[in-house]
Amino acid sequence: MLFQDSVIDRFFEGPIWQMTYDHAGKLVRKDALPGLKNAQLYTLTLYDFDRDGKLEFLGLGEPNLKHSAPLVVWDFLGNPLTKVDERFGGTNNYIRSGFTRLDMQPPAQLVNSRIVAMDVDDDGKKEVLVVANNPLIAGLDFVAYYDGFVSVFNTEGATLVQAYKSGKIKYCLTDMQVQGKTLYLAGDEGQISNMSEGAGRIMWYE
Ligand SMILES: [Ca+2]
Ligand SMILES: [Ca+2]
Repeated sequence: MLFQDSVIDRFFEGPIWQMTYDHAGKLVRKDALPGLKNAQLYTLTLYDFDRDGKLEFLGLGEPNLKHSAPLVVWDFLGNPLTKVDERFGGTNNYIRSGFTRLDMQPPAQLVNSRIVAMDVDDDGKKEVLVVANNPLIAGLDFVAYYDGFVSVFNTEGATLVQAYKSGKIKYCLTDMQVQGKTLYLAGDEGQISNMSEGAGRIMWYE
């Protein structure tokens, strides 16, 4: 389990901690993970992507102005190992708060979809799945996502190479989870009128 501090107006600040249970069964911080610079906490997943027996962290890195971000792999000490420098993530699932410049909206605190590992093609080896959403509107301080797709990566050596890409899915994809051979995708409709109403769908693929 991982933990990261939040302060007033800022989510996900400072070091990321490994959590554990103490002898009284209380959840406590264990060790701060070194590194993992600019990692988006909520996207992180542990997976031995290069099959060397050691787990790595896979997650989205620092978002750009339009909220999308690269896919980054860190080792367990937080050192970046490889990076896919494309535009992943981007989400309508965010809260605006924090330091606000004149005439601007507060910055978006993003909760992007997590990364998952799943054997999509049934060859016995897992692939890495990443969500990418397409913006409908992208202004300087406003982005709304309208549809998205799932990108599937294979490991080649110590790098990730795109193997497949899903078709366009007409929702902003906000999260995904794997249960056995089923991939569950959560999405919301990127219409401005319902952005604050929490309208959403859950879809699944087998
Ligand atoms: Ca590994
Ligand atoms: Ca596979």
